[in-house]
Amino acid sequence: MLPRLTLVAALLVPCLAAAQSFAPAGWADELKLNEAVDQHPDPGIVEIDLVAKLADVQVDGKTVRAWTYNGSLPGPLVRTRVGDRLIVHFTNQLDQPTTVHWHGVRVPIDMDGVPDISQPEVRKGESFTYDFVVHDAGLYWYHPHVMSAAQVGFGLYGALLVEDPADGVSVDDQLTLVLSDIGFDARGVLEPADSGGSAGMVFGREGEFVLANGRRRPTLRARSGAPQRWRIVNAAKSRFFYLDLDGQPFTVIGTDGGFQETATRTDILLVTPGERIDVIVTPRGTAGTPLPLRAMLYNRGYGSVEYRAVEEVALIEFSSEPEVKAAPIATTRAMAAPSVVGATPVDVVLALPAMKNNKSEFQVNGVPFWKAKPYAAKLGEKQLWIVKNDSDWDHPFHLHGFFFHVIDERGQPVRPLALKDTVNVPMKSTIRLLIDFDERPGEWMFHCHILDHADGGLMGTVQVGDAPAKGHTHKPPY
Ligand SMILES: [Cu+2]
Repeated sequence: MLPRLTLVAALLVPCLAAAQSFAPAGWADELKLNEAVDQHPDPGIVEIDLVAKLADVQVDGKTVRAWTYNGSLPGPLVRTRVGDRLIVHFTNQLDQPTTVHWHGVRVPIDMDGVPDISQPEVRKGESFTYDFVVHDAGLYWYHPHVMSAAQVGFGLYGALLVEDPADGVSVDDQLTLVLSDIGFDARGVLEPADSGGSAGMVFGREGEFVLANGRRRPTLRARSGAPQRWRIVNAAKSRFFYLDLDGQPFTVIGTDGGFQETATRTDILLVTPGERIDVIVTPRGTAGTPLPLRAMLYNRGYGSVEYRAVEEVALIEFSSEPEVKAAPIATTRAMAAPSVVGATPVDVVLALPAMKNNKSEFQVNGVPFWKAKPYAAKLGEKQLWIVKNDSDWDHPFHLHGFFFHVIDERGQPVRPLALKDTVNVPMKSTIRLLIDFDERPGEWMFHCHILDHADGGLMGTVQVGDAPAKGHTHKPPY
């Protein structure tokens, strides 16, 4: 049994009216995700099959042989309710070994999907059953942890939604948005995962085609003024999504680990790789004048804005019905202010030393992953990680298995409070994270979620509890 989160007293105060659907019929048909089929009769158990295999998918009018879960891009949406047991019968039909990592979910270590550390690789033709309880409402996602940049970049990712039917958000028009990108040539052949060599690794390779639920520039229909709830995951291997709705505001109600302390409004929304955002949007406009959802340029380091263009992610078309006058939506979550008193400080320095032998490698505290020793934490220990990014590229920092609070960035307190498992550490800056290592022993990964950076050395592990760390056999990719 998983200990309850000690950082928060979860108490939700809904301030909402009854739910009502306003969206025109078929409003989200172009953004429909395949859904995993629950084969278990018990309402508290979701049991599904998941198969990794090559499949032909249509992207931008072209047939692309992608790497998929169950033949679709993205993989199927796995729908659960908080407290459910999820059983996943996974089979690998790829020519390469793989695993499934459940990003953000507080699983036991043997369900974490990291080869050599939490389970053996699942080789071609083999199967593995994942079986765990989803304790925390929120949007999560799943992807491989073997050659992650390649396998995720080729299409292996999907969303895991953990719904709380009593969350009090009375917006009927809800959408799960899996944002990603993919690269392929004129024949529909996937761009090689090692294109550009060591420099490509440092830049973080982005696919040319931006996708929303596997589609390029899909259309969404809306009635002006009616609220929609979008639960967004950035499943791209490197691309940051900096979302703009022609200046119309987003109301952010939650992030990685469910609701944040209070709702916030923003005109532009940054979602870095691995992160999730739960937002209310109230698009306003008139029939015949579509409203674009754009990915703006975001400077995450050299090569990320030069010679690059703003992308249209989706288009919102309005019905001709009169504008809805809906009350603004706000949520709150009571969270005890995190205290750093008694927390063990841990320095984590991210760096990119000058090239050696024409090769670059990222380092954490002076070593790339293949030379790293695990950090250590006692069961139940509170640690304050001081993550200093000495490099000229941003790094979305992800810790497996545990949520953390971001205490401050460049010395400025970060509010509202939120449970995070992935947070961007901007270039040349420091953030401090407070982590409560609960009673789940094991060797847990942390890494940059620009997956090229992770494969290029920016990974490490923390051994929680006394069991000896198993070590790993990760090799430099070049
Ligand atoms: Cu990085």
